[in-house]
Amino acid sequence: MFRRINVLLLIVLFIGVCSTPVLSYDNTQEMIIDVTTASRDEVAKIANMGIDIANVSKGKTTVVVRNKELNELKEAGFKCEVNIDQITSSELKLRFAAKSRAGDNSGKYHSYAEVNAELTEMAKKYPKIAKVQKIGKSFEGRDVYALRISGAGTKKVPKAIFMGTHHAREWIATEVPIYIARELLNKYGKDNKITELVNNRVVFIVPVVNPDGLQWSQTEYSYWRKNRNDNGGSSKKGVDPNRNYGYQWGNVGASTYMGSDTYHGTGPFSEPCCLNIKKLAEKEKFTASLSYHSYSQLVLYPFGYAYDVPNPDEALFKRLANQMGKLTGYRAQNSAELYPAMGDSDDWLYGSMGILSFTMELGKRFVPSESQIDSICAKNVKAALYLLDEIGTVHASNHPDKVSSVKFRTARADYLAQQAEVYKKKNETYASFEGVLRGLESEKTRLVYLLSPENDENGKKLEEFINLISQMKDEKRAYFLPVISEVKALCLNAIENGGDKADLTKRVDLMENLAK
Ligand code: 0X9
Ligand code: ZN
Repeated sequence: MFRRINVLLLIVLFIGVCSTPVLSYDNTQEMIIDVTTASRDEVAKIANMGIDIANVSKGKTTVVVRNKELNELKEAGFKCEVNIDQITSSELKLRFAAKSRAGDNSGKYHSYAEVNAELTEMAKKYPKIAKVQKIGKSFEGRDVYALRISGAGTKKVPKAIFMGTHHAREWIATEVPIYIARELLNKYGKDNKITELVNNRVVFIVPVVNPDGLQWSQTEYSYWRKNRNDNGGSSKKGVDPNRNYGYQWGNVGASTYMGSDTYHGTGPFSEPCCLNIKKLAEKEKFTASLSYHSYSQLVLYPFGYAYDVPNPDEALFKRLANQMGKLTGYRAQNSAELYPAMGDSDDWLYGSMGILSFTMELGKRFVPSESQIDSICAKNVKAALYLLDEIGTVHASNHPDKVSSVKFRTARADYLAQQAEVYKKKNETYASFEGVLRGLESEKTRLVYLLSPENDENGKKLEEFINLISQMKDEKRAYFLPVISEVKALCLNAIENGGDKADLTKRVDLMENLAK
């Protein structure tokens, strides 16, 4: 106890001498706290308070909080202790002490500008297999880049995406995707396995999903987690990008409060940095994804939005996660078992896009010491290569290339219809409700397109669709009846324009029978 007080005294003195505000416990600075937790429900309760959880271990949950949240935890009856180990670590002093220095404070770690320069350099050095692509802009207008690596030419091959730094202060999460790119490029034509992988896959590397946040963390305030959305001019900046994806977006393990580190934004995909990934995923139809974060040495797989959600591909997820766990020395685990949180990237990538999505929680610190960068990256490169190899033969059961487009689109629309019902019942005014309805409309439009007589030559798709929706309950089916009316109108129109009357009338009859 006395030792602890002494250490705290030293910290306070250190603050005084250096005049660095990082360790002063006022409500603008964050601190790392160990909270005693006895069950997974207690961990979930903390996540539900909108508190940013850094690590969960047996009996102890490590959180990053400001004074206000620390008091809330104490009021809720939790036992809280300052995490001495992290706060006195010289690495943290070094990394998290600087505020507003000229230039960045990234040391060996890549800054946003350095990432872009390296991607450009790689594409220049390996023009046949690497290209830089702009995938969109951030809230503050920074370009977000991907490096596309492939030697497959026009061959249709499985695709994967490796993403870094959704969270600003997790600098190591930028390094791993860069190392993966280096490995694939430098060993191409030299190492048989890598040559084979590059020739038979398309790999997208996005080292920095959240450039505004990274820049802020490296130049202004190292503990910054979120993006830099100005939240409509509020003094409380930022949205948590890993709470903003549109599958089961909501407030479990995420916060409605702008000032929270897990603020989920005004609606699903309100954040440009998440929309960039959404658009890319919709275009490329990846088979697998890895999203890098720090810290905790974990391999996580979906679903993460609630406990015990059935996952039809669980056995496959477990097998892949366990093997990646072996290669990295990390523990494989279901995301919700860490703590339930809605709106993370993996839930959307798998739930909506049929991607085998994983999150790697790298290392034992947000910013591990520079001497650890190489070894963390090396073992994670092994896991990434393993996943790339595996997707030559495996895929999620809901991958759009593997299920009929009618089935996939109907399932998407069905899911959105369910969400719409939930929002309606809750009487929510979330912008998300509108987002869900817009999504639903766009799925319906795609279905009408697929089922129109000119795109459904023998009427088989229409039959499949009718089969699917006739198994639904009435209220659910109601969402699809406008699709039926539109397709019926298209058929009648086709009859008038001299189309095959017998065939088209058969379709119209089928649709009329359903409506009865
Ligand atoms: O909370 C997160 O976004 C991730 N951890 S981090 O410390 N890097 O912030 C983990 C997300 C895992 N997903 C769910 N639990 N849903
Ligand atoms: Zn993170």
